[in-house]
Amino acid sequence: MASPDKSKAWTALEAHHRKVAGLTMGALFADDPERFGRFSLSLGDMLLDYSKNRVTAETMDLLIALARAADVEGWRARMFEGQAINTTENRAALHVALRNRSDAPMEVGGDDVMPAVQGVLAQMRAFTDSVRGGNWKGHTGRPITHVVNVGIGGSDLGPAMVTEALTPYHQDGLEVRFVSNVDATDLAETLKDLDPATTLFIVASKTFTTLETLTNARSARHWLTDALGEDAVGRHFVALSTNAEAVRAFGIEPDNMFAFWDWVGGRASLWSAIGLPIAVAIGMDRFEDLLAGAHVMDRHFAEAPLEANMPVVLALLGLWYIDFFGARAHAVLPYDQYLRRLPAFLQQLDMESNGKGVRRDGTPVERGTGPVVFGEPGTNGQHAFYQLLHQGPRMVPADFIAAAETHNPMGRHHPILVANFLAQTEALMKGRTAADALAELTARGMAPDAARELAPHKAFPGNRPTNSIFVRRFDPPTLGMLIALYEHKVFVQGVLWGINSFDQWGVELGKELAGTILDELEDGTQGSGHDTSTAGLIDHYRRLSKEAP
Ligand code: G6Q
Repeated sequence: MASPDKSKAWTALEAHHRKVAGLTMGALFADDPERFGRFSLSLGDMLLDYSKNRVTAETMDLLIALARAADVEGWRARMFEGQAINTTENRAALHVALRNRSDAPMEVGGDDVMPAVQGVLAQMRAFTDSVRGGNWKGHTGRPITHVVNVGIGGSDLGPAMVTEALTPYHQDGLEVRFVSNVDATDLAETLKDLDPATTLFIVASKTFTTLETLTNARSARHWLTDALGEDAVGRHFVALSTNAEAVRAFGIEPDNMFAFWDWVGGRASLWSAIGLPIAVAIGMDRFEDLLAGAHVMDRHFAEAPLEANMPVVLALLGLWYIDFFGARAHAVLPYDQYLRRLPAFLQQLDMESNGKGVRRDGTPVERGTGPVVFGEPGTNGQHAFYQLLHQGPRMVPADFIAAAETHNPMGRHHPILVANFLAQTEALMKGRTAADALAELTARGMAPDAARELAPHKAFPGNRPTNSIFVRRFDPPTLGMLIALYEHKVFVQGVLWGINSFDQWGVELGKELAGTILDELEDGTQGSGHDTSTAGLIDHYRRLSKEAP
């Protein structure tokens, strides 16, 4: 396949970019009263308004032509068909099967995976009903009050983000916590007010070889057995994994293991057994509502024409700014406190999937790929980094996300929150010229010289693109839709850039490197081959840690 940036569609976009780069969104809105309707899409109650982007109808046509030239439709079909689209690991990426709520079979390598998927869902239902109903008794016969998920990366971020996002649906008297960092502080702080007799651990690891997770799981096991003895492990530990042998070797019985499969990528695994902590927190019916919402987005992605396809449109807009305007970052700004961890989750989804410099065929990419993703919930971000969004010299495209209904109605809080969302997107689009700033300062009575000096600092370039995603309320199905929207957006961008979004060799490298140095730190030997910086830091650590009390 030819490099996407060598295609005719790309060349046409380059020429078009030269033509439209100077257009302002303000003028585009003024020229077209139908712009909002023309550049927005909806699915159920979810509205995606992308009219505040630096695009014309022609831009969108050309971007859609690029998607066609890159064979987005073909890759989409191959994904849903369970083909091994993760070529460097020779695996399918069939997370859509985990939330397939239709009766249609879904196959990997000619085998329908749906019976196995349904089987694990049934096992999850029996377990969560039992824990939530107080029938799963700990070793001393008491019901479980706290569940601690031990995992990292894809085995932590998704479940942790969703569990927090759905806090209003939690069961009273049953708390779910997450430990991920190998820094013992994480485990120590999580366990310090817990009673081993009423605590259940979920060890979540696809491979069951991840050093951080196994280190935390072993320490959690000690914490438990020190208090209750070895026999307690069976009632206080369950595992989520693809590696039954390693789970058994850890001391967890096969009955207490929830399986998933190699065609489930870590960062898309919250829909699988890895979602067990979510299901414990909100109940299995609501977990299935989450799956159902994702399935609605999957059908939309599979069936809607490219120009009316939310993930495709978001993907194309992202590429437009990265490759044609030189944007390097992308902000995700949920105006919802419960979605606090959404930016961290999307950071992994996007940066681990598309933070790649080599195309599927092994040749280097010549353009930008995945952006640096960051964000904070509104309005906190406004009082921190929005300065750069408004006045930094580089454009940072942003997604604003909000719900019309709050889970916590209280005075004027919600309208104030939403007003901030709308005001920010409008201000980013409109900006303010130095002349307007000067007029305003003068009107306020400032001396002309002082006003002239201050005016450039109070000017805003504007023309900064934003997408607005508005929903009715963040309930399980809506959250499922939102996450699936971003999963497919990231996949489409990978296709457009010609990269494999489903491997993560950069993460694997970290797993290898730490092991070697750990031996040196612990046994005091000095490995050869270190640069002087690394060797010097190893020495410094050893000296200071010897002096530690
Ligand atoms: C996700 C990545 C990575 C992975 C973790 C944990 O897509 O592969 O974040 O999820 O490294 O791996 P295990 O689940 O195997 O412990």
